Amino acid sequence: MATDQTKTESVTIAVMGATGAGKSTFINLVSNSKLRVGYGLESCTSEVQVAPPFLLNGKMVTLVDTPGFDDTVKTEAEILRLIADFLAITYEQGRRLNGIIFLHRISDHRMGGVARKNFRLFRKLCGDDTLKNVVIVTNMWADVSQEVGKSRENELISNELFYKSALDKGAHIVRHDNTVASAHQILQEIVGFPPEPLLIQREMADEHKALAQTLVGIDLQTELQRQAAKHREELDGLKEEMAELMLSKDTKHKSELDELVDALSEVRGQLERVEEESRKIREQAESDRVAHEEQMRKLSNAMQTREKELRALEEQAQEQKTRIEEMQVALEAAELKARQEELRRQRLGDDMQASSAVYQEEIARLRKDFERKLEQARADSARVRERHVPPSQAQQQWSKVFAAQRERRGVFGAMSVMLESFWSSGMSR
Ligand SMILES: Nc1nc2c(ncn2[C@@H]2O[C@H](COP(=O)(O)OP(=O)(O)OP(=O)(O)O)[C@@H](O)[C@H]2O)c(=O)[nH]1
Ligand SMILES: [Mg+2]
Repeated sequence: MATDQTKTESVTIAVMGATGAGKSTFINLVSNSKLRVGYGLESCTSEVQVAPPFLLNGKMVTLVDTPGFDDTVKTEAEILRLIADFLAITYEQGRRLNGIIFLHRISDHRMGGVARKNFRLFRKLCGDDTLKNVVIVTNMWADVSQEVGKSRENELISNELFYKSALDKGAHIVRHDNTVASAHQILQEIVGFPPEPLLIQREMADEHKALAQTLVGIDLQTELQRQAAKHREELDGLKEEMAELMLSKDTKHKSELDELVDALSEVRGQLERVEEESRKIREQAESDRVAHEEQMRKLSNAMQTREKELRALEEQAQEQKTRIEEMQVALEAAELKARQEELRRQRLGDDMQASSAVYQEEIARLRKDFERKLEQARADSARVRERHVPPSQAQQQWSKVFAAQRERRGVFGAMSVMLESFWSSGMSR
């Protein structure tokens, strides 16, 4: 089992940027996930999405895909609500962001009002203290010449209207060439960042502020109020013009009047939308908030479940590895023992061969000695028979030899008994 010390560290990185900046593409590239990528003009990702975690540098990395503030369907207020709620709830559940990637297409000809507003909202969401964990990633380099790309990059870095002030306060800027290697390089830097709460997380989770009271919420409301005031002014102007035309009763102004009516209804529509958005941020209907929080909580729980699954798989793999290692050790020990046993047998065999040669030699020597003495005994016996003389000294000696040999066990003892009887019979004849 993996212990707490060996537990893989979790790293969470949010990917933000304008709609169509390539956020989902970047995440798919590194996490091998299949988040939907947009190919049309409409925004694609309109919810916060969590990619399946993957391992990088021994850390479990989870990337969070977000919709752009300039979504083609949802309003800025709705997008802000989605992102803010997700960040606040995950923060409450103890998950910290290690870094935030802000994607920027280097192929964009202009960094116009929408792009600038996007980044302004992003900065107010993060707060200045977290800028050191922000990495501005420029992509789509293949769509421009190096020269043009480089000059745009310089402008982005050095112009106060664009990224200069964020970079001065600790944000980083890097290039991405749409390869896995370059995405890994970017992430490898971020996984080393110590996690830092974003301003919106501190405001909503720690200080229990409503979104409308947060810095980014206030900014958005101010912006909406400015837009509403502008629309109201336009509306007043149009109304005045209309009144004048209607007073003139001149029929040749009929088409102008029609155009004015159209313009009036369009501006009125815009004003209503802006006011509705503004009202939503202010009111933050309780039922909406509860439903929304529930949705975000589910998302956050899904994140934890996926992480647990990965961790369990990792632990299983670790256990199997340990088991295999133990088996290998046992196998090596058994092999060593078998080799030692083989060696011992070989040595024993050599010893036995050596002692058997010694025995053979001894037997041959004894046999030779015996045959010599037997020969001599026969000769003595013949001599005795011829002369009828009492047993010679040799015969007496032989009797002693036989007596000694009788004491010996095994083949020599038996042979001695036989020879003595043979000898005695020879003597008595
Ligand atoms: N040339 C090039 N095209 C890219 C790159 N990254 C993304 N794209 C293309 O840009 C388009 C938009 O990509 P997405 O990944 O859907 O962008 P997104 O930021 O997730 O967009 P939303 O979900 O709408 O916010 C797709 O057609 C991608 O194929 C890149 O690095 N180079
Ligand atoms: Mg997307």
